[in-house]
Amino acid sequence: MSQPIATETINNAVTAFSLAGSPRDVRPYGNGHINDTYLVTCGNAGEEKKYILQRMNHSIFQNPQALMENIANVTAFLQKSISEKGGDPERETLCVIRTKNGENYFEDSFHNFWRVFPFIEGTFCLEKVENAGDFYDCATAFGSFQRLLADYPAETLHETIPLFHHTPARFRTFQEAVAKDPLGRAESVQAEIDFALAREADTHVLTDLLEKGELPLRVTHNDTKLNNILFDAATKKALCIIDLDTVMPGLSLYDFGDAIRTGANTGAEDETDLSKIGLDLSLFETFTEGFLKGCAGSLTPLEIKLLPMGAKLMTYECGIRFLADYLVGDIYFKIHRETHNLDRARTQFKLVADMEKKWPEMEEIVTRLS
Ligand code: ADP
Ligand code: GN1
Ligand code: MG
Repeated sequence: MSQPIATETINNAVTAFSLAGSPRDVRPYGNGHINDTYLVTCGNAGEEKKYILQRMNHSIFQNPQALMENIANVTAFLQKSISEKGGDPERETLCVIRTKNGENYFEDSFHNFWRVFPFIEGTFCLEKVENAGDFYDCATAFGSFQRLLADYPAETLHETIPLFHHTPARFRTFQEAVAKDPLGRAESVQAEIDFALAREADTHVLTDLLEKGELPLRVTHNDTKLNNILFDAATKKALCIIDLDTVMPGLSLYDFGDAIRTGANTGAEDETDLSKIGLDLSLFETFTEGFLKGCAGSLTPLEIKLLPMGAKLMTYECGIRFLADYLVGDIYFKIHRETHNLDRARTQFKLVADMEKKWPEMEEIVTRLS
């Protein structure tokens, strides 16, 4: 678990950035698992301006400079494309606020790395799908995000976390965690470990096809959780894709799969009552339809055929990441209770098992919609 940051350190970071008005309130914000996020309010009531300040997790993102270069370039590209399409570049994409020295991040004397985005006003995030319409919107938003970036020069992007969705590499890390078992937790979670080990053959299905050139490498978001979309409070429509730390070359199936994992689950990622966990086939259908629309004909027949596999593998991969983190002592994902990562792993495996049961229906939906 990350240590709380001293107020003085946070305030010092705020003052490094070129903001409109003096900061008068800074408070923790949001439910992300990775970065430390704060809402900063500047100026006087009535004419206040808000910002999102984040301390980047640089044990996870080891090269914050490269990471911020990606985000600054990608958001500049998106702003231009959104303007050309007649959209609102100030609300439909993030934009990087510079420091007083003109840098796109600030490094303090404790080796913390900070960045600031404008707070997009009048928006909300969903932790859970509340209705099918919202999820359809998420799907078109993630699909068109991928399409908007289709012309982005992928070779200029830094790989912010090497092998991020390389499921065989994630599997090896998981096996190492089981072998090391530094806290002696493995024995009590043998059933979960066995579940994961039994599916080793699935782990390399997508990477094999990528290596053979049968699946195209695209610029993808790679972290398409539901709460990485801001919705417009006035229109209730998906407005802006956030959390761009992992925008890198990847597979379209990663973005599809991760969104199904979070949005088409009948329960929460950390639900302890596993009877509440399962795949909502109707939401799976809704998202598939919206994603295909957002991608606007850019997916190949093989990508479309493999959408169910994308959903299953992203869920499985997240499960082994949570379980590995539980075994090694919860060093990666923020936790709020001792068994939090184990609870998360269990929901993911329950969801995988349910997808396996509903496989024919998932395939039928994809065939029907394609
Ligand atoms: P993490 O990587 O830790 O998930 P995020 O970048 O997703 O961090 O931010 C955490 C939360 O902060 C989001 O889920 C969202 O609620 C909120 N948030 C982030 N950026 C903005 C923004 N520019 N405007 C409004 N809310 C934001
Ligand atoms: C993390 O940053 P956040 O909370 O949106 C993680 C994802 C996981 C997710 C599980 C950089 O996402 O890969 O799927 O938690 N992000 C990173 O909830 O590791
Ligand atoms: Mg996030």
